[in-house]
Amino acid sequence: KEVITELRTGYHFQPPKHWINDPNGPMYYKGLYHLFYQYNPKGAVWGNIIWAHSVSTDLIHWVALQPAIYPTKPFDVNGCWSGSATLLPNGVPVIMYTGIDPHKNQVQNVAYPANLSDPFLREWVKPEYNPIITPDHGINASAFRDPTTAWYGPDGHWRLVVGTKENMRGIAVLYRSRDFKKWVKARHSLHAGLTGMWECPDFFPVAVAGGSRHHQSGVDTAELHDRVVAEEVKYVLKVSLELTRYDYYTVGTYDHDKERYTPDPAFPDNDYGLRYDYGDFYASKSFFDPAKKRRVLWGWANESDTVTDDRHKGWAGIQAIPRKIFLSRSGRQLIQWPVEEVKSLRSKHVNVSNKAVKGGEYFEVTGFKSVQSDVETAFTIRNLDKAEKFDPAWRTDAQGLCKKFNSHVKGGVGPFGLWLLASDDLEERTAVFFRVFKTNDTNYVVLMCNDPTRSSYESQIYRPTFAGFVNVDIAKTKKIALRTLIDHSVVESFGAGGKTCILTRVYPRKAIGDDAHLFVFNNGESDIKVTNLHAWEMKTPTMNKLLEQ
Ligand code: DQQ
Repeated sequence: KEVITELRTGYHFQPPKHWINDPNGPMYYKGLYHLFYQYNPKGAVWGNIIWAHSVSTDLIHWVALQPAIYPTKPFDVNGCWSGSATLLPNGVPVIMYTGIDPHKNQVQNVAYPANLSDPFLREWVKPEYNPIITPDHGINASAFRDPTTAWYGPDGHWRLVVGTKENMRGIAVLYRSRDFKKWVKARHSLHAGLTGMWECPDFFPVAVAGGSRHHQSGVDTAELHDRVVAEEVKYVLKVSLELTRYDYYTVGTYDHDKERYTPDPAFPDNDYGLRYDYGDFYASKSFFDPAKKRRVLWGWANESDTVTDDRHKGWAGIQAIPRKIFLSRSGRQLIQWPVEEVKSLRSKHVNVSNKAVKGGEYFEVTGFKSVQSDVETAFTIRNLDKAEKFDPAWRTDAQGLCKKFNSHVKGGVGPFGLWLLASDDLEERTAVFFRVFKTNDTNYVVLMCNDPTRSSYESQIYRPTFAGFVNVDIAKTKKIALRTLIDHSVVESFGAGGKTCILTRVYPRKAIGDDAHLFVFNNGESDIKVTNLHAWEMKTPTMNKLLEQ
């Protein structure tokens, strides 16, 4: 079998072939989850962009429909770029997306379902009054895109933001409308930062702990937010930075009257904020799921192999597993966790418990096929005395720190974690691990890292080390958990119950199919213990079979 066919994912979202990028307009309508996404119907590279469309009852099994939005009019003749869906109070869903017009200007258009009684929402109609938002004076017409889901203000006006830039300033331009047709630009923007172009902004409420709703439950963007509600929610502003190709967020307050968003002090203004994911995860978008009262996040993971390989494979790009997203109890960060439905794919199970792993040792987890699996591990650290000294200058550069102290560099406490998609001789392997440093006698810093430098024999492949810090009180708990979803060429990890996430793409040449092995390793001086490791083979769901029309 050709190596390249073995790299296709099993349970991560992707169409049968061709290029995909940003998730668009996710929503729940009449019992079905809808996902639209940026798609090139003609090849495995970016171009000819339209909105492809899939539906699901469980966010796991997908059926592909005919494309929903594609160039048909002058206002989108050169492409149908990213956008969002809003459910109007009368139950009508409306999509707003960026169209590329004959002059290559970026304009915003709406589309409505042709038939509201069709739960598949197969056909979309673009009213003749499009475009409804155009780049007026002062706005850079080639950097003006990706409208958000709209929210409804106490004054009876819809509002949404569109991403743009002014030199180095990334801006979320605010618009308001009474009827979703005539839109007026607000005098000031919702927010801005000196970070370059803001693509795919996402702005949504999250519940705070201690309020009348559980802090893990989602809040509908369109819910009318009076002053009572305002005390029980915070707002999240996420932007995708064109310059770094990562998604960053802050959490703060939103004043409906002043139309101002203010990040909390823990998220300094003009700073980048925190990352959703410290790996390959971009142009993400969330939606409120009324069926399970949660907020779900979709994000795109690009390939990191070569364009030649992509053309040869005939496909490029996947969506990360949809994640439930909510504010942590402390309010200092968001927590992300694979939607519970993922568990329905779990089949053959193996378990390892109470196994000590001495410094320098490793063992293989046998009895199941790990190439398409879900692995949950709880590690206990016996003693933190040997933790290496942390230099405060490293605080701002987890990735650099992980490159310097990669999985081969012996440490005090860690590196310990998993070698996965590993060949039996361990020559090919991807390491996902933790390393604990100490700042002084009582304070510790935990680094979570994904090191793909030995993931493949193939030398052309882009193999950056990815890392983030994990905000846990390790001195108190002496424990840390790791969940990793392995899917042929995807390694999607959730540290400490979803506090730090890292998705990477790897392209092994030997560690494929049944030859992909899983190990637990400890390359630190201190012993650690695998309190519990549960691993499951994952079944392959229906993935975008074309529904007969
Ligand atoms: N992708 C879309 C744009 C967006 C970018 C075009 C982000 O609308 O800004 O395919 O990946």
